[in-house]
Amino acid sequence: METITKAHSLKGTVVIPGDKSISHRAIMFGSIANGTTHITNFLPGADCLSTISCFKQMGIHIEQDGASVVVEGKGMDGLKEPSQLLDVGNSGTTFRLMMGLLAGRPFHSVLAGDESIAKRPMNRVTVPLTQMGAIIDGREQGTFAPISIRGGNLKGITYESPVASAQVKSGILLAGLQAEGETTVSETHRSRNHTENMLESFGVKVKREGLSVSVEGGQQLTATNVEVPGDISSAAFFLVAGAIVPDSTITLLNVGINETRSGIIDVLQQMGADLSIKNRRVVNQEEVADLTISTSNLTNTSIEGDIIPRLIDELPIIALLATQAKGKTVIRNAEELKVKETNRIDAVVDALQSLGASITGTPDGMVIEGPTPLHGGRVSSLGDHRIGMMLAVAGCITDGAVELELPEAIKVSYPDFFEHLKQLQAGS
Ligand code: SPQ
Repeated sequence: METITKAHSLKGTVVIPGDKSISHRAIMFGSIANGTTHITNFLPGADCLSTISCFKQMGIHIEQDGASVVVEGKGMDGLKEPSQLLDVGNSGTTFRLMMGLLAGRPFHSVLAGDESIAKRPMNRVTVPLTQMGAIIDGREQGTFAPISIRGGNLKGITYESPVASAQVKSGILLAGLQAEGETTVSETHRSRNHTENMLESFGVKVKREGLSVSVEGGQQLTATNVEVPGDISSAAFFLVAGAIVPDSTITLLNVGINETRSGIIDVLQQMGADLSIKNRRVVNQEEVADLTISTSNLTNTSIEGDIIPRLIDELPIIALLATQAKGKTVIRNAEELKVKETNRIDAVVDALQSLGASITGTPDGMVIEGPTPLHGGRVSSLGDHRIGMMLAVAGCITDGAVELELPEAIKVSYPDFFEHLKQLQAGS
């Protein structure tokens, strides 16, 4: 249990740890590339460590020391059949991207994970990979983990994904690299594009046209060095904390602001936050900047449509932000929240209601009235890192302490979260 008490102000500078999505991809692509890949600012969170352990099980030598990783890639054909189940822990990204990769390998493998993973739909990847020729099975016709895969002999497909999901897109593209002919994935709204960006850094030709992405099968990856930018999804918690805690100014260094991820910045600006973006630069095809936020007078907004995939993981903390903004904030088209680590519509609504917020769930989002003073109470992360961090930030503004159960879930994406929060509370 972690107890969080009201902060009189939050001040200081935080170097935001490495991006989780990019860290996963660096391990995966490094493992299937020819040669040695050096990764810096890797996120040593539980999810990315699960990815490392899966590739080690398939015979890849990976040396990890904090945020530095060396991956001895053996080429696409270098992975060996794992003798044990591949355990992804809590990581949906590891699961779905590896499904695509393993669909092309001429061996048998089984992917499994924790209780949350066992509830998340995998058929969104099983269906297209089966169309490509992989033999995939799992509970409820390949919908739920554990999932077994016998890969190989794939044919390229053109697939219109019913969900805007980078995990679906990436899984299909990784299978497509091992298929005969061209594979194209198109989406209804653009999802995060780290796979496309990083495949190009590893020497793969990727064709991007509107909402479609294509790769030609048979391309090899060449090892490269990857510098991982800071994770905007982690920065989001301190951006919101800086905006809602009185008398605060927080600077966040080295934050990835890739346009497919930066919806939180748009929302903060729309709501009137005092936010500045400095020192914009591009590292490994990913845009990075330093962000400074100060306590702000916030007004309501509406969040729907194209912006949703650009801030899907930030919606729990945006809901807290909206409880402190004047007026009614409406979030729509976010039904994907129901199939994350928890049902994040129910988890956010229940937790914030129990702290006194005026918030209701809808089938595809939430409606929040503000500003509302919040009170303390005993709440749980429910094992979901983003719910845990949202509640810890809530504890900075509640009258009375927030007692957070299952705080260890936060280690999935931000192992140093509480240290950074304490530094800001101490004004350093
Ligand atoms: O890896 P996991 O568990 O799916 O992580 C989450 C998160 O909150 O960290 C979602 F629960 O992020 C996903 C994100 O929602 C990471 C991701 C990626 O790296 O490709 C893509 C998004 O999921 P999706 O299903 O929209 O593609």
